[in-house]
Amino acid sequence: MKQIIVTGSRGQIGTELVTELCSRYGPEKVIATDLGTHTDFKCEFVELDVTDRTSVFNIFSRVSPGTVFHLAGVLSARGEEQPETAFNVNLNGTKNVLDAAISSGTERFIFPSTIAVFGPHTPKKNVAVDTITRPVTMYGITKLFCEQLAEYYSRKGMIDARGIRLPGIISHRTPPGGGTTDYAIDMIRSAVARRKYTCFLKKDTRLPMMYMPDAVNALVKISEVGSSSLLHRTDFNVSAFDFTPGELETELLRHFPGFEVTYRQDARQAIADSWPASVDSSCAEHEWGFAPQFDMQRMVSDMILNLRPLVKEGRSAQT
Ligand code: AKB
Repeated sequence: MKQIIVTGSRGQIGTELVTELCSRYGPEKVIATDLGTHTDFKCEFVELDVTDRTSVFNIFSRVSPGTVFHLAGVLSARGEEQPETAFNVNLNGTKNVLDAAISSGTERFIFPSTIAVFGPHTPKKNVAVDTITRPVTMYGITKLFCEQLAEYYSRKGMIDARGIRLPGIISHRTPPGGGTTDYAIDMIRSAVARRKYTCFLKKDTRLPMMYMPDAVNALVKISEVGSSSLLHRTDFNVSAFDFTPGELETELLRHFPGFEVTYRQDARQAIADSWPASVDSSCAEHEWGFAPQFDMQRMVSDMILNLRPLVKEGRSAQT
């Protein structure tokens, strides 16, 4: 088996995906890359800025990987604050990684897209894969373009590209940064730390979500499945459940009676309002067996179980 390169490996999903890939295939098979230097990974780590085309080409020609998981990206809220950076990282960075992967003969390009590819003209509920995609955020626009670019190269037979449109991903290990769905993690962390929480979205804003173990499994699964079963390529909707901040508050109150949430919306509300409330994951289920294990209640219980020791140790549960 050839080696695997992971970009954006120090991010929320990257840290957990690298750990899973190391335990499945062995640390010698995984090269984690990202900005910065320090990691606890068992595998080799290479400092890499995906916008630096020469460095991206250098690592791909040295490693000649079989698969790349391209996770480096700027999320929705940060993308609206820094649209130039989002454009550069999400679009130019992805083009660099795709070009370097193709020129080094990489077989598979695995890519997390997002529900942000949808926009206000998309139907709200149980949204199909092949529906209106007219995003209104820089994050959504760049991700949609990259879905289509990767699919274009795939159709031309230059690389086997696969992508999943992730919803909000909830996890306890590495905090997310700059997303709109981050409120859910912040709210759970606040409840566990017995702090009040001020939510930046309205109480009734419904968004699709998924727990990290299901997201990691989905990425690994889509990277392993044979091509013959795939009718779609880079645009699979995947989601495990959906909820509103109000519903999450109610669930947390069952564990922490007295937990207090106030609602004060900010600019992120407009981003959330442009996204679907729920998506239809049936293409992913039928074409490659997507089958999430965690519902909302199990996710909340597992988050609490994992966050409690951090609070007891006195480590801040703040993101
Ligand atoms: C974000 O909130 O920006 C991300 C996403 C839904 O893609 N979590």
